[in-house]
Amino acid sequence: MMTNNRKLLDWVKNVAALCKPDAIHWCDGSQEENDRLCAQAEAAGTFIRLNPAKRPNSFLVFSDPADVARVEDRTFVATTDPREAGPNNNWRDPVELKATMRKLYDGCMRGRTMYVIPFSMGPIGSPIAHIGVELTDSIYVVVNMRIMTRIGDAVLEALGDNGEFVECLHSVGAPLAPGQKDVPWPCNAENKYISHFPEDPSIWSYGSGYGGNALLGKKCFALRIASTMARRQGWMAEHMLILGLTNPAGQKIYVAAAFPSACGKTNLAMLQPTLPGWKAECVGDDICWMKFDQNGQLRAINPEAGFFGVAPGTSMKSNPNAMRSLRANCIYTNCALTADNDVWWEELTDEPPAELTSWKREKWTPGCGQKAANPNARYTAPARQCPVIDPAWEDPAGVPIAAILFGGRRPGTVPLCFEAPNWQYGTFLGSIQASETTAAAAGSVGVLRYDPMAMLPFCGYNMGDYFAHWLSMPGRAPNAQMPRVFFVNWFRKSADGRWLWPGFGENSRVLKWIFERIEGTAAAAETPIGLLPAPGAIDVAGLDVAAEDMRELLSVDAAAWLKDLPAIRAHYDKFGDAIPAALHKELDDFEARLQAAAKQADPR
Ligand code: GTP
Ligand code: SPV
Ligand code: MN
Repeated sequence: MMTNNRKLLDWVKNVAALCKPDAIHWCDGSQEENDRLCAQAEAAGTFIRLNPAKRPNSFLVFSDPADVARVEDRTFVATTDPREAGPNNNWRDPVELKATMRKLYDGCMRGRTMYVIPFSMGPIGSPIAHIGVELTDSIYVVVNMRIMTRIGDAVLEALGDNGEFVECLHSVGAPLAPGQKDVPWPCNAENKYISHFPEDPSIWSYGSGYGGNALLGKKCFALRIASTMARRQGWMAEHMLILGLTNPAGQKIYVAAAFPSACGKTNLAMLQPTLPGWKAECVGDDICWMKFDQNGQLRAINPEAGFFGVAPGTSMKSNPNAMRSLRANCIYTNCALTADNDVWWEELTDEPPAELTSWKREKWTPGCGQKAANPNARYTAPARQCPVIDPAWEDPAGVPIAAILFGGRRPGTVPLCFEAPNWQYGTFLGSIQASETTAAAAGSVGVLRYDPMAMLPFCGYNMGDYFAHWLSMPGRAPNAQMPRVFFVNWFRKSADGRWLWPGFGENSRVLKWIFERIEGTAAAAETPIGLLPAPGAIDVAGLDVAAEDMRELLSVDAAAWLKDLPAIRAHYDKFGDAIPAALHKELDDFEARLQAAAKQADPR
């Protein structure tokens, strides 16, 4: 199908004139097209076809060892006024950045094909969905976008002659001279730019072929650009999973949860409850777009159509529903390869295979001291293959959200779960959310950093204004019904470094408490930080956790929280007067309550 959309045709023509590809291919999104591209990437040595008897229609890709994760220090937000981007973003002047990048783009697709990928974030035609078009010179990007979003002719049709779309330009930045042999994973180590121009809106990505740097529908569009659209238009674009939770009586609620990268969203989104009679179903595992309906109910869609999930740690024990989603039609990135052309990663099986090809293409044997899979190795899987995909996951109207959870990796201080008594305090808790860094982004791992609402790397504008946007939500619709807000921490450790909480399926015990709080049947106790489960309110029947561990998981140590206060204030100070006064007031009250509690515990 051809389009008559003038804006799109002109843009494709202009980009082609700049990047000078050998050919242009408009993606129709068909299976036939997909198979042809995969075969082409296989012939080029980029894709390894996995054993069809074990993993039909699936491929493994090894990236360049220097291109394995999001690059936050090469991610830019370009706005006329730097205050707009805020201290949470690397700001650039849009005119200067475009001039710099145009020089890089000039001739960057020589020797390659430029693919035109029309894509919809969200069910095509949903009032909550939005359209983008990605231009890329990477087959890896095309076949991943086909799994992660809805692409092709149906999207062009929905776009129509005058429809709006977000321009997403991507190049690996590795032109080929005539006759030059390509490498398996072309990229440009010296020049990486992941640039956002919210005023256009457009995305210009250069030099990386990996994940969130290159699949531009995901973090670039669905979070950074969408967050600026959401602010303007009165909705929310969040780094949240969405799950449906049904109690033994058959009543159902939907919950969204914001945990930072590699902190458990995919696992919670697909959890298999250990509590008898409880059912959990997955709407999405990474991104949540929420808009009010006519009754003031906040409704959410998953703008994606696939999972780009962390492979290491995923197993039949930890996440059987993810494993079952991987039976066919998947792309694996930086996993290890077995002797019989299957994939492997750390903790997939109790015993590693005797011999592997590591993600670095090297021979690997157990005990060699290296990881077989990269810690940020990922699978790309169609969401429809998830055995617990929610029946409403593609409902254009979205699902009603009853609760929002915040959380992260906190070895100390933060209890297993607690509740905010109101939306404003919930927003405050989100604003002081912190977590240890993970391998999902390049840089150090295990360092505690403030990551408000798990959006620090993804909020496309000043985070202080983002907090104000959260506070403004109840006033954005007549009869607005805001979700209840909770805080959870699956990652609490004992003094000797062991997990205090078993996590995974056992997290259903915390979900049950949350469900019953909303229903009005579970007890909670007021503490200086919020409402904690009353003794006995968490169902521990059949749970193998020592009573003293449970007590530690559900205690509030005012002195420990007070130790964090200077860091929290420094975190707020970074944003200066952009922090809403209401949150400063919440912080002052929070500190006063903690001081009173600390004094009571230790009156000296
Ligand atoms: P992104 O895709 O990067 O946004 O990550 P995510 O938030 O979806 O994280 P994911 O669910 O993939 O989990 C990342 C890592 O955390 C995996 O190694 C998991 O095994 C581990 N993990 C997830 N849930 C739990 C839990 O409840 N307890 C513990 N101890 N580890 C968990
Ligand atoms: C994350 O880092 O939060 C991810 C993976 O979900 S990526 O798509 O690379 O951003
Ligand atoms: Mn994520």
